[in-house]
Amino acid sequence: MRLSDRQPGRPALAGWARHPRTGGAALRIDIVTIFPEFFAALRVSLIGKAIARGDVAIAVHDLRAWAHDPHRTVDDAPFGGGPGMVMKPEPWGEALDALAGPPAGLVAGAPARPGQPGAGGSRAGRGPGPVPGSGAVRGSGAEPAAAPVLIVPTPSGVPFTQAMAAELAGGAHLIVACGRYEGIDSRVTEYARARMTVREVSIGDYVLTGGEPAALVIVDAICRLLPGVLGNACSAADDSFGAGGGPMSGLVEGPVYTRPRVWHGMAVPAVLLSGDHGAIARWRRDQALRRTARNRPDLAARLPASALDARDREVLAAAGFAAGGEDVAH
Ligand code: JCH
Repeated sequence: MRLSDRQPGRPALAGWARHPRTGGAALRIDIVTIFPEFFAALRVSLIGKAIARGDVAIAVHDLRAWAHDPHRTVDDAPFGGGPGMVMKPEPWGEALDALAGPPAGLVAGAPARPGQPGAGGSRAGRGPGPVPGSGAVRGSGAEPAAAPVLIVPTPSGVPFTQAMAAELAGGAHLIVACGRYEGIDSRVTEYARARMTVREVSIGDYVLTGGEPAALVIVDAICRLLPGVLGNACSAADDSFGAGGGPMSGLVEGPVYTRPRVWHGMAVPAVLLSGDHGAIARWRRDQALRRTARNRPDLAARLPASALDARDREVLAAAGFAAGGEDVAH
């Protein structure tokens, strides 16, 4: 299923094959899962609007489209014994072949799908050949396709970070492989590594029922960094964890307020109403430092001394970080 296929009356929601300005979205994301309906959430809010504008093209594919036995089996018992089941490699291998396409230089032409004008040639070189999992059709292959990046959520992966989100947002084609059961036969990533970059990532130290919720998190974090997705272009640079090294980099955000000025007897801090932009910036930094020290001592301990002024040190000291700065032993 392409997300766009769910709203046939709204061609603006069309996916990667149809974007009129660029001939295709800046970023194409293929998600492979046995629960395609899990990804309906991507049609909502900012990511849904980005899809509608054609800033990103997201196609969700049912892994069972590449399982050919009568029961469309995708799992089997683990070698070596133990509880649960493991995802069989064969459907995954076929899915990756279909989505990543043949090696560069061997890309075959693909006809437009009936009823989807422009689907066949508007995005040459962006991706693979016909995709049985979704019915989507890709470009003519006039240019060699860049190797995609395969993202595999797993509790044993490297931590997924804002810096990784920013790096992946700069790519052209991502494939997200959502496992279930006890995971995917390990030979699948080995197979994939021969033809594409593979990133096995964990979104945190807790165990999910499968890769789908992690994939939603990862796709959301990546797509919000695409040009035009945030209303305010500065918002992403201003974030906690901002990879851009902005003034608040390495700190979590402090508290935020809006109207009314007094609510249930609680007043908004007066400095925010003062119009003194310097004082407001300093207050916000103080709050961010305090909250980072309290909630994220791991981040506070890594603040580079060179990024801290005298006032920063005072605030951190009051919050229990005597000297602050990563070059100071704790
Ligand atoms: C996943 C599972 C291995 C349970 C199956 C596929 C990612 N950060 C993060 N937490 N959990 C995941 C994740 C991602 C993909 C899959 N499961 C369930 C897998 C287990 O070994 C202990 C347990 C979980």
